[in-house]
Amino acid sequence: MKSEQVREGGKLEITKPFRKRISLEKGIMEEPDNHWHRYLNDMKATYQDQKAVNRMAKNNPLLYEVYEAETPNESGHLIQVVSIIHPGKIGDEYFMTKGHYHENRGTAEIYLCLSGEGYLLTKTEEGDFENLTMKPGISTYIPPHWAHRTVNVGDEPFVFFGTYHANAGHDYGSIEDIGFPRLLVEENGRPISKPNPRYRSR
Ligand code: PAN
Ligand code: ZN
Repeated sequence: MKSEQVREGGKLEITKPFRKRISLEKGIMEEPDNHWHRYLNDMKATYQDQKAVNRMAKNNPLLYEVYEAETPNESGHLIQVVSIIHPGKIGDEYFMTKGHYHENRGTAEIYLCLSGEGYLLTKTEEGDFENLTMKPGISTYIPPHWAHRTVNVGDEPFVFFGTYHANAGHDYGSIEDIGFPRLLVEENGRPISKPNPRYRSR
């Protein structure tokens, strides 16, 4: 535990400004407070091609990982994260994040691409959607009330920095069954988007 972070009776407090090093060469946050991993078996239902899921489930590939600089999960604080989506596909669908709304729907988020090539898929509960391409130097703004998922469409890790309200929380359930309006699949070696047959709004 670093000196700017103290735990008072189990409660995290930040007592002064602090720095974090994000290695642009390695695409990681050094000395994170949390580092977590999501494997295929954690999100099998997300993918369309269940035969491909079952074939790959034995090896259970690592799809992505996230480094976090922790702050108290209360209004006013921001969390900094670095997400790394590894390259690969399940069937013809690219590795992607589970995707979520913020539990606290009124909280926005910013992503800044550090390396690789990907897409940000977003949607609202009313059925609006926007898909944005991301490459190094592109920053994206996810307004309050927009669900978000990222997809690696390249052949190297897709790495992006993110920052969001520490009290945002994550609602994965509303995405799990229906996903986003469009899927990103590889066709003739290139990413194309096509309608998601399982999608319905909300
Ligand atoms: C990001 C995401 C991260 C992993 O930090 O949590 O990229 O994606 P999932 O949470 O959908 O698995 C973020 O949007 N936080 O709010
Ligand atoms: Zn988020």
